Amino acid sequence: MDERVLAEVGAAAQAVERRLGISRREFMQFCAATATTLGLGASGSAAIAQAVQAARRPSVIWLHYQECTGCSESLLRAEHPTLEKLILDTISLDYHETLMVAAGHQAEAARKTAMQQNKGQYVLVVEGAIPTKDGGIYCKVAGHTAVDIVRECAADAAAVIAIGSCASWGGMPSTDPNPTGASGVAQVLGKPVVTIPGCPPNPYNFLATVVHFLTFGSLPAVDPLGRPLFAYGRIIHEHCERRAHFDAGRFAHAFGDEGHRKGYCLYKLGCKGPETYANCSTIGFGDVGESNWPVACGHPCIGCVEQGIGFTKPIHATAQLKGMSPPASYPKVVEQQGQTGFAAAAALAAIAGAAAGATAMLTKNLGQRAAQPRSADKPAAREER
Ligand code: FSX
Ligand code: SF4
Ligand code: F3S
Repeated sequence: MDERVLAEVGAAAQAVERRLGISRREFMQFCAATATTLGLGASGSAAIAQAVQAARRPSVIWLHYQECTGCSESLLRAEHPTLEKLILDTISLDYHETLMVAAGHQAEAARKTAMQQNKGQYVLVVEGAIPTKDGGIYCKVAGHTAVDIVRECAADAAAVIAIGSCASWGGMPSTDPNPTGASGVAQVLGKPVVTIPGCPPNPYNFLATVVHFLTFGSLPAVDPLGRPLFAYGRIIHEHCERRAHFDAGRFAHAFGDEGHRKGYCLYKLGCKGPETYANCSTIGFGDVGESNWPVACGHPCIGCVEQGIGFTKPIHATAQLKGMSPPASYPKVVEQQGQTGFAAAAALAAIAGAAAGATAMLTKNLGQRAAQPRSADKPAAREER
């Protein structure tokens, strides 16, 4: 970064420091974290800092339908004191049914005003599935069906974002037999929209998408399902902290068993990480003292982001392994405790060089970790990152 950019970024940080009462350091950390989430480098972080400070906050109209409000909760109940402040400072939340003070006619007037004053420029965020059966009568606000309101609001929006699995593809309310015809936003509008699935979704993915819009004037690249590639381009299993246990054949077989307490792989408890595309394993969320995610808490991934898996496949059915197969044989149980059996020792002895040494050390370290008593909610591998 050259000196001029550094000075501009410094001025941006100072302005935000005054406005939000957060430290310059926290603001810069936010910009760096967002740039990292988006897969951008240091220059991306600087561009974000400038854009967040300088840009006119985009008007956001946030609609709620069939859901639990977990998406909003996940955004606003973050432990980091800065996250919700930054969200509310980065966007102008002009209509949000569960957060706004206004009610009834006042609330409807706020929505209409925001739409008129920001015609063609506002961002429409939809949370929750939209019931389409029987003329959409299963969800009405101010006498209008959710279908009609979404179509009305989307008509003049600069961008439409479906947040959560419900709005992305129907989510939990669309579970068979789907009595209300719960559908995603794209289905209702008949055109693709950006989707941030997850139940609830990772708030950093939403924030990074909005910041991308703010910084570059466009939405990030998406896959055919409308999911930003920076967040949903890789399978969870590829970067899971328990992956070494999967590869070594160390599994939890029941909740609370020895393997579960030691932080072994949750595949046999039904973890859908091997068939689910998301960045949960790399960008933690659901702050409980530190960034976290379901598998780190000791629960198998249920594939909540993935249509056809989350709320469809039984939670404890084993996942389909995409693009990989498990090892043909596994070490015996005694070898899992850090001891080397005859067969493994013979195999190791046959391997020469630094690579073999590194592998042996990794195996040994995992064994030692596994041998220590641990609580079920703190997997061994997480501490080794
Ligand atoms: Fe809940 Fe949102 Fe799940 Fe759905 O998140 S956390 S039911 S995805 O729409 O509020
Ligand atoms: Fe893969 Fe799940 Fe095991 Fe992690 S816990 S390695 S995502 S199967
Ligand atoms: Fe959902 Fe699995 Fe991530 S349950 S939050 S996709 S780890």
